[in-house]
Amino acid sequence: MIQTIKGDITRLDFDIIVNAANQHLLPGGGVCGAIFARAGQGLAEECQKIGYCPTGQAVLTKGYGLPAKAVIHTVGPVYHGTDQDAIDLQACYWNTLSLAYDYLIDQDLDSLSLAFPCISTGIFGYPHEEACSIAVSTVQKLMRQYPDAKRIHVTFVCYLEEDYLLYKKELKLR
Ligand code: AR6
Repeated sequence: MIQTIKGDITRLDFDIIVNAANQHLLPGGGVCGAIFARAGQGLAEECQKIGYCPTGQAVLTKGYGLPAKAVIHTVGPVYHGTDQDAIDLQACYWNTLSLAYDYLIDQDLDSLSLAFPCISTGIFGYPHEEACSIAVSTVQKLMRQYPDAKRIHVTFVCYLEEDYLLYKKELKLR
């Protein structure tokens, strides 16, 4: 299942929400700042222990004060307009799903709810339409390649009306 909703990801009572993080896993601004603010000090401490996450990679922490049980922090690319940007953004979605699947197996779950924000489209400057197309196509590709990944129920959470309209259109097209 893949769906889109409009709203604030920090309020979702999901198994896992995804953070659009920075490499040093510090509480920045944007959705990352909001996630750290609601989660509280425990999240900052666990992230400090992990220390670093390269662009395109992902790490998992607990959810602390968030309604979500866990957080996957993935570092999107800063947009430069090169081919590498798309490769890195695809890697964020792919590696996040792979980590979420490991969590599903570890926790012995039948299914798992996972919420993505629109990674890289805020402070990191990725054009919204291109980012949306990469997000949807990467998730769909992985689910085609690994049918068991359909046990992960993916929600794209859009904070902006502009993104919500793009995701609705993109999901209908495919
Ligand atoms: N819920 C869902 N989406 C949100 C929320 C929210 N509460 N708040 C903002 N967004 P950004 P990036 C959307 O800038 O571009 C941070 O400082 C927002 O509308 O949060 O990947 C990090 O620490 C946008 O569509 O992330 C990094 O340093 C999307 O979240 C850097 O910014 C992503 O925007 C990451 O930049």
